Amino acid sequence: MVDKKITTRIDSLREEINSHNYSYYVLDNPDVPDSEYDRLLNELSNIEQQYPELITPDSPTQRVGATPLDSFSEVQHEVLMLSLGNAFSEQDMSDFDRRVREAVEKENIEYAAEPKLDGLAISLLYEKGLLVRAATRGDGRTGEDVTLNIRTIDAIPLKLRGKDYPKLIEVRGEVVMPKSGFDKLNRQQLEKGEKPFVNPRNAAAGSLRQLDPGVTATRPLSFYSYGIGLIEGMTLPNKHSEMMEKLKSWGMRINPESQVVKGQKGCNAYYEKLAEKRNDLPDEIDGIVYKVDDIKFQNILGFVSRAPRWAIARKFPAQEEMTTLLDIDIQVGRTGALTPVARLEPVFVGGVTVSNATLHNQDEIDRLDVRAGDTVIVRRAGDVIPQIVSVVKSKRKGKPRRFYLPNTCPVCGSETARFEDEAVTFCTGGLYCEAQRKEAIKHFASRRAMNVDGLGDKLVEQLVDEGLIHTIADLYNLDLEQLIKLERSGEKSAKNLLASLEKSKKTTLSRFVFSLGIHSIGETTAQTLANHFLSLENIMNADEEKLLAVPDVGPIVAENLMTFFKQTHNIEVVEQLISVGIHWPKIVKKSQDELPLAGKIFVVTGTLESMGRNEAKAALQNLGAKVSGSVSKKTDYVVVGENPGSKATKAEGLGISILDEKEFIKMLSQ
Ligand code: I6G
Repeated sequence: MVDKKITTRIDSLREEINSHNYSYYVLDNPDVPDSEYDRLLNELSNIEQQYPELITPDSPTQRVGATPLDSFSEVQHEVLMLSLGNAFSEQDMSDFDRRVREAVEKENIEYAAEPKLDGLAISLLYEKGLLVRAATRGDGRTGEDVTLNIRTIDAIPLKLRGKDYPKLIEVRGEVVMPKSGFDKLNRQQLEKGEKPFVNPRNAAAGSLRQLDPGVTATRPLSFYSYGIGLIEGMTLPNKHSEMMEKLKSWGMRINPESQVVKGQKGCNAYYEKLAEKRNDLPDEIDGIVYKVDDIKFQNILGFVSRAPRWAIARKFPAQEEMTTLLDIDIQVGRTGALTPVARLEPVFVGGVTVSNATLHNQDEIDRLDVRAGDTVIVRRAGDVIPQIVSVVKSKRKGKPRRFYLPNTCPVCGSETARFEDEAVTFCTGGLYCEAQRKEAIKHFASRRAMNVDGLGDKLVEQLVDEGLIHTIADLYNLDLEQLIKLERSGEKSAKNLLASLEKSKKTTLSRFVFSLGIHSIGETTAQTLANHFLSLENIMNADEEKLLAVPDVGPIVAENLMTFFKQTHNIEVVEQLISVGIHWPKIVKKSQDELPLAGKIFVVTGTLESMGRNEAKAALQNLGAKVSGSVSKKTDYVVVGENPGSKATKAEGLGISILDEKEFIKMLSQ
């Protein structure tokens, strides 16, 4: 005989776990942290392992555990699982409402409205409150028995709550995969090198079709009930909405957006509200279902062919459509990134006509295996830019060639590059590439680069658009007459600009290297390079070995520098800049102790807004300082960024000078 204490503890654990599940799924109001829930489940599982004779099929530990099936058996639906009629417009809705009003001879009908989830219809049979069978809809008459898989879904109770449930009830509803779970599952699929799912509906369907419930258990599935089929041992309430409240009290999850609305006006307002919310909802929905709320009226209306006349699904405009991919073009962005763009046979999707969709990068093209001429599925959800979801391989004609981003930039012909572990392919043309020209010039003239006063972004755009400058070197060939002719440019400001261009010719080697806008060469790296190599020629001619010998220069910086200085047009621009008179003082290698911060010990703590920790470290080392990881009496300065740790407090206690970011930058520039 098992001790009474054990059975009491088992009962109380099961009740407590079920109650937490109810709060979490049905009330949408978790009442304990996950860790506490896991602890209770663990305790129950441990006791059940010691007393296997006390395990019952409705125990919360018994969701997974069945051995894989060979196939699914068939289930006959005693009450047919019907489909719904569709409405695609306000006119269709108005026709539906008129038919209802005429049939029941009443105005201002009350409708139970709820989102139409994009999932799989499921029937759940509860006998004496216990889940005994779960089946797919199938053709409405015959479905498949998916009980073992359905049992793994935490949102579906294995046992109904309370006492007033009928002796037999078939709950119907939709199994869905929430958008967040879908995204996570697809990331995992990609990490495992497996094919991602096309959409949450397919992922949910695929997960329920697993013969091994152990696999289904790993999938983030959820469930909402929307009605009933068979029922015995209870008189139905008068309203559909009251029945839904009953289901909720028995532990069935119902959609929190459900609402009773009045008349066609109420239906339209509900539709507009949900259409606006659609993209922010946790689950994919493809429309709204309206049901006449009064069961007496439902009985009057009855059925037509295989759909109830008392319900309708008002569909949102489709977010996915099929079309032909005519070609793949390449756009070069202002940062030099090459983006493949799908040119499409125009298609109406998500409420607009779409003729382009981004393909992001080479990885995405490889993942989709998309080729010119393919039939593709395009998705446009809300204001998000249209995406290609998948290729309909069965419709591919012949053997179109795979698409690869080119080795040279389609705009300027410079080499393109892509680094290991990075998705973006970019043009190395920088200053020379027309697509990047405006940005390159703005960067060149900026305060921390060549500091050309009076050359604002608008003026740069104007100069390029008017064809007055093609490269940064052309800036130094501008004359007064050209500038005055420009719209909104007075003589005084033109003169000022020419003077500031002249002034900018006197610079430093590090500013000059930074101003060239080479990928990944920030101010500090430019400074490090100048200090290390002492001359522009040395930097331009450095090979990989020499570059990698510089502190703070890694393989990416080295490759970017070499690629940049390998291109003839970049060398030409540099030569032109030197020939118009840009110059800098010769750098004389100073011994370590002649540097301005020689002998000083710094600690950097917290997050700096303008540079990373490594960059700050390199900048200090360039000036001869030592950078330490911990504060001691020997520390001279502590640089404090956002959210500093205990180091700042310790420094204060020791009376060490503290620099905020502004003071630190000032010190570096001095
Ligand atoms: O397929 C359906 C989805 C949602 C439904 C449904 C529903 O209610 C929210 N309701 C009924 C009555 C039927 N199909 C037949």
